[in-house]
Amino acid sequence: LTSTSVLSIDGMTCGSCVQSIEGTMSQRKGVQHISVSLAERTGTIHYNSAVTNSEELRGAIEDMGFDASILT
Ligand code: 9UX
Repeated sequence: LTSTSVLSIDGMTCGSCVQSIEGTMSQRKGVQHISVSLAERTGTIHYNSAVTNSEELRGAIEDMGFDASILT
């Protein structure tokens, strides 16, 4: 049931952005692990595909004020 999605995340300008996204997203239902790279401007998310999906996760990052798009 575990899926992996890589999102492009624009608008992160400091390490606290990374911590904020990782902290908030890791508490969402279905999210098993998330790793955000400031340098690469990406987030890699492992999630339970029975509970959530990449579009919903993308929208949650958008709601935090970042521009996010699904890469894979
Ligand atoms: Mo750093 Mo990110 O001051 O929204 S936390 S830019």
